[in-house]
Amino acid sequence: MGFITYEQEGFVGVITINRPKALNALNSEVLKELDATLDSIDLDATRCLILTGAGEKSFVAGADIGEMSTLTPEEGEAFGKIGNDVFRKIETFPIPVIAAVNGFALGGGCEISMSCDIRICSENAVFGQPDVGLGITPGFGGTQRLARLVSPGMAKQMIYTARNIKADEALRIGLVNAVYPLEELMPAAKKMAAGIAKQAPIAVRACKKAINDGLQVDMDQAIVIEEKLFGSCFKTEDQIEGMAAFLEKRKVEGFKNK
Ligand code: CO8
Repeated sequence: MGFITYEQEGFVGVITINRPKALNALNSEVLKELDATLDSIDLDATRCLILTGAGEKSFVAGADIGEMSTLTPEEGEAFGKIGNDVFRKIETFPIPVIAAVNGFALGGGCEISMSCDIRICSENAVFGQPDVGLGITPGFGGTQRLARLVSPGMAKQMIYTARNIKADEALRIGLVNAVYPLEELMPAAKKMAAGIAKQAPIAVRACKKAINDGLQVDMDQAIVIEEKLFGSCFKTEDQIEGMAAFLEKRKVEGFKNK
């Protein structure tokens, strides 16, 4: 892997997009490696992922403009699909993914962060969808996920005007959950990931699926999705241990993902 590094720290996996000379811009090779990295993750040994960018300046400065500049409409659509397939893999990945946004998150960078479950960022982070200034629409899910994450009006303003926003504004509009000084970003992401990893993994995965799937349907169907996933937790070893620990007034003896 030339552009992606993966480190396993206990139950937490850290994926770093590592192409600092181009501010971690996403070309086909980066997307291919990211896809292969996700496929290689051991879901028995990993309970939460952190996605970040190498260096102190940029998370991901977008899709690679050089690579896109000569595409035909058909090739553009195909490139969009490559990104969309990988981002959808992140969005539907069985375990939670935290985006630790350490600088520029523009175009495809903002879009990949939005495919993660949770976004936190550093004070120097800049979010935006500059796509229309390049003569294209957002192409890795930006028109869809930004409008769902913040208000449709704010998403439209950001996308139509191509105006970048700083970390404090991203916090105000709900695009990120928290802002940290740069040096505190990864420790905060790891602390959050550890907090997730110590919960019952089957239940956490069921929560992700219930929230994601439920948001796509009406409330009558959504509540049934929850009922089924709720039911699926019973008689797991972790449910039995979690409830026994409460009733016996003791701490859980480590969830087993069983
Ligand atoms: N693509 C390719 N190279 C890039 C990109 C990018 N998105 N961003 C930065 N780089 C490269 C620069 O070309 C430069 O390379 P070099 O040193 O060889 O000249 C290097 O990174 C450093 O960049 P700068 O010198 O520009 O650094 P600055 O600090 O002056 O500026 C910025 C930083 C503001 C982030 C600036 O680099 C910038 O504006 N970058 C482009 C941001 C952008 O417009 N991103 C959106 C791209 S479009 C997109 O993502 C669409 C996604 C959907 C695609 C769907 C496909 C069909």
